Amino acid sequence: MFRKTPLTGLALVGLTAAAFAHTGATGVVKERMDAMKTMQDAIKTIKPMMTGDAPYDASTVRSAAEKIAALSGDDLTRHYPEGSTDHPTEALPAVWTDWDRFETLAAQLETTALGLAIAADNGLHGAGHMMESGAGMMGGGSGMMGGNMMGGAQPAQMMTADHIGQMPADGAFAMMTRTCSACHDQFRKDD
Ligand code: HEC
Ligand SMILES: [Cu+2]
Repeated sequence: MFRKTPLTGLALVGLTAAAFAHTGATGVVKERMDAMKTMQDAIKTIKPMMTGDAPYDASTVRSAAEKIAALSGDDLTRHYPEGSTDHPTEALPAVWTDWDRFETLAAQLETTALGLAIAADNGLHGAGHMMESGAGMMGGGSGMMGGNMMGGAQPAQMMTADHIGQMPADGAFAMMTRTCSACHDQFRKDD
């Protein structure tokens, strides 16, 4: 929306500092920053729907979730080759010293995003879908409970996209965005 506005010097002052802090990024660092920004834009599109501030639209939620899923998992991790620490990256060295954890969180983002794409049709928690999804998740000895055998797994890690897909969309959305934060807490420099 800014793009259509002719930018004068004064108008530029109003844009976020972050947009400029990262000019000069090149190669794989620029690519991964752009991918992260695309995911952030997808989140901004659907967040108001999750909080009831915008009318809920399942197909918009689904396509945003699919966009995030496509940029997570292997597509995310391949943008972090060892030694890709060129300025102005905000990736911490921990990415490479704790690669397993980084990969796990990238995979978890893919699982939760795919789950949200399925959950999109369920609508919001308040819309009365909680009982069905609750029963789907708790009932029976199979499914989610089977995840216990993996031992030590966190809830989102032992849930498949299909299980997350039984949640209300806002629950799946929260699970997905918590994965963004979990990775940033550990692997991205604070601004
Ligand atoms: C597996 C870890 C991981 C996950 C999951 C993750 N991020 Fe990131 N994110 C990073 C790292 C590392 C950086 C810093 C990259 C750099 O500066 O080279 C980053 C940077 C960013 C940035 C700043 C981009 C820039 O221009 O510098 C945004 C915005 C962002 N992430 C949004 C998100 C959103 C939204 C999600 C969830 C949908 C998400 N991230 C999930 C690791 C992750
Ligand atoms: Cu950047």
